[in-house]
Amino acid sequence: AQIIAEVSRTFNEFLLLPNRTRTDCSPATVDLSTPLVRHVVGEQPAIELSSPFTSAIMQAVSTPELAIALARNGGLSFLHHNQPIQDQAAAVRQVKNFKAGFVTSDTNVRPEDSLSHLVAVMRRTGHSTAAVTHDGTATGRLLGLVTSRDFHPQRHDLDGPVSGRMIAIADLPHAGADTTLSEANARLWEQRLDCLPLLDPDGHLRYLVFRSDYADNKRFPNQAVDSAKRLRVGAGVNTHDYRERIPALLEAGADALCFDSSDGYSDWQAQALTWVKKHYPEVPTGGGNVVDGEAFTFLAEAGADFVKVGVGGGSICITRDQKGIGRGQASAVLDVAAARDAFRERTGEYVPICSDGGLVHDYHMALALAMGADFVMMGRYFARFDQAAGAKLPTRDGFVKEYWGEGSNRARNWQRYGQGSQGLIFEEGVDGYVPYAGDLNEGLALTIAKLKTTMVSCGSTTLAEFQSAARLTLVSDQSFQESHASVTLRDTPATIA
Ligand code: MZP
Repeated sequence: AQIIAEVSRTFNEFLLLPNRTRTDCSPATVDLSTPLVRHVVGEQPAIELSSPFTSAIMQAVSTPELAIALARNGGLSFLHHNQPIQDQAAAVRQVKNFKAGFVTSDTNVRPEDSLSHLVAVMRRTGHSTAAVTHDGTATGRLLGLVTSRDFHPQRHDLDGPVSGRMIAIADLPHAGADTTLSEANARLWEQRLDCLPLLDPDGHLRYLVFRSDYADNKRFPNQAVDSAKRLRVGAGVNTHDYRERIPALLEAGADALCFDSSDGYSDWQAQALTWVKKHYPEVPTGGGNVVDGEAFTFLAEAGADFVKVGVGGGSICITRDQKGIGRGQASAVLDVAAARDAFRERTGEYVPICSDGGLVHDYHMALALAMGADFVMMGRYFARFDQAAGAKLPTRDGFVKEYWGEGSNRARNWQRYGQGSQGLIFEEGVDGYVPYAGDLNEGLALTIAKLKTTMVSCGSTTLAEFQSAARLTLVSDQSFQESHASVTLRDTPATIA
């Protein structure tokens, strides 16, 4: 056997050093756009993401609702293939059909409906801002604008009536209880906010009109749209039924495909990529997963438009326990990034790489990007949000969401785990829970704020600059301890007499 000299390292073992920050470098000037697909160096890639986040090709994660929310925040979901072809194609269509003109919800929402009902309608239709309530007088005074900020059941009693309830005046500068409805409407349009409240002659909420043409909407300046202003969506595929699955997904409108395998360094994946490139040369198609430069080059030469990196590091993954296969995610990303750069030098083509799995803290995303990843893919992170598939369950201290691996008995995704013709013989993933984190729009906004601030500390306003300028240091166990607070936290129960 050959022993690789370097130790296999992961993100917890690294920190970023601050670089000099120029005066023109601030979170407001940071641009998180990144290439998704292969392109000639110096030319524009066919697809660029405005934020470097993709959601995992997993049952528990990438629902159409999550795909809509993530695309509106500049990222991309890959809808999972562990379902019949027609179901996956229908999920793609659901995302692509989002925002066809104006949507009125008059049949779904009535004045006496509870806020939780309203929230459910908004979620189903993928909206994060919706209703203005009303005080019931003939002049129609604005009482409140419901935004996603108000959707946390912990913070609000969502079972009150919609009508006449003061929630929050948000995103509407200077609006108050004396603002008339027509003024409010005028300002909503002026601000390009995405809702229009209509009241009946008695002054009760009658319609919620969602403005669905978000192309130039200030609230979602980064949303991922390609042609005809529809949101982008990706789809996972496998090396078994791709000849039937891919045409159906493309017909439904999928913008990008990704071969999804726990071990992508295989002839099957190369053959499948070659088939796609022969029949659909224009369709951006990724491959993976790999953990070293040799495997990256193999897939890039087979035609992959991007390559996913990561084996065994996923939060639900037990592949390393079961088979002893894998590599620390930091070492894997660094090695593959070097091969990506060598491939670029040799061919003049840039094949983006994605760090997939094992990102536990927000700063891990910054480390992965600094180490050379063009974008990241996450399961656990997105599974915590309302839009993900898992059920939300109450606990003594709050809520959790279900999250299970594709190699668990619950998912039984034998197409992803090459265990032979008998399907999934042994589990490579677990079935568990993650802490509930509310609405994706809010959670991701926080993550993006942290990432931008980190980049500013490292003196970078673009991801390319961040990759080349970042300085990383290895941390000892002792300095890792030093990274954490060493006081008793104020909200620790019963500390003060
Ligand atoms: P994480 O973000 O939850 O840490 O990891 C998500 C990634 O783990 C997925 O994108 C996929 O590559 C991988 N995965 C999915 N299911 C399993 C499993 O059951 C798995 N072992 O490792």
